[in-house]
Amino acid sequence: DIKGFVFDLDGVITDTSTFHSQAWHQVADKVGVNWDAELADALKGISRMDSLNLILKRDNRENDFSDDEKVQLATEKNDNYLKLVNQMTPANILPGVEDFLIDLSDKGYLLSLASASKNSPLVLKHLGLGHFFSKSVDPATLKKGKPDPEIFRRGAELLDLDPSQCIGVEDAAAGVQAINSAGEVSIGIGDPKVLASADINFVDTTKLNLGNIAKAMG
Ligand code: B16
Ligand code: MG
Repeated sequence: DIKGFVFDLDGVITDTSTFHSQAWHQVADKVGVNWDAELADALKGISRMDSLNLILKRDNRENDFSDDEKVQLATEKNDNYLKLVNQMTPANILPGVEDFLIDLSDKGYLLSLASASKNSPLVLKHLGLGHFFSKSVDPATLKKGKPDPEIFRRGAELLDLDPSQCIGVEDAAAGVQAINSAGEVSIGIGDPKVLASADINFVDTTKLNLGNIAKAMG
């Protein structure tokens, strides 16, 4: 029986994935790496430093920068990102998500957050959703990022549940992979081609509700 839900943040609860992309795009332009939608997709769910390395690798530039310079570039991206985050309001909650969270907590499901983002507490605060996620995995304590299952296993642990009792919700291919390897039921939000390994797929958050999940699980 499903007793808990482990949520990704960026791209599931809110549309910060476009903010992450904008912020990285500026850094990519600065170092002269080509930017395209495919690269933007590949960065979803990937930690800050791993994202930078992926961007530099694109044009075989990963050895052109010292560790200090890389930290500086990542800090610059985060400054760009925070400017966008600080303009966020509850209007940035993706459609249907708040109703879904209310329904889940009314029905007694346990909730936790499995976001790779160190900025997730700030984002949740701007959205006014902090109270739903008193349990959230601290990404700074992870040995490995998504697609490693660690973050989703920890999300279940925080709820005192076995992964098999949890549904994980993700927008990124790396995240869906992490949920599957953790042994949870995976819901992928977005393009079914990108999220082909998800147990359940919804094209967007308007379809994310208990009725549709029950139907999909048969
Ligand atoms: P930060 P999620 C991820 O969050 C984003 O999808 C990814 O693009 C970002 O690089 C990562 O968080 C780290 O974020 O730089 O704020 O620590 O999708 O796992 O909620
Ligand atoms: Mg995400």
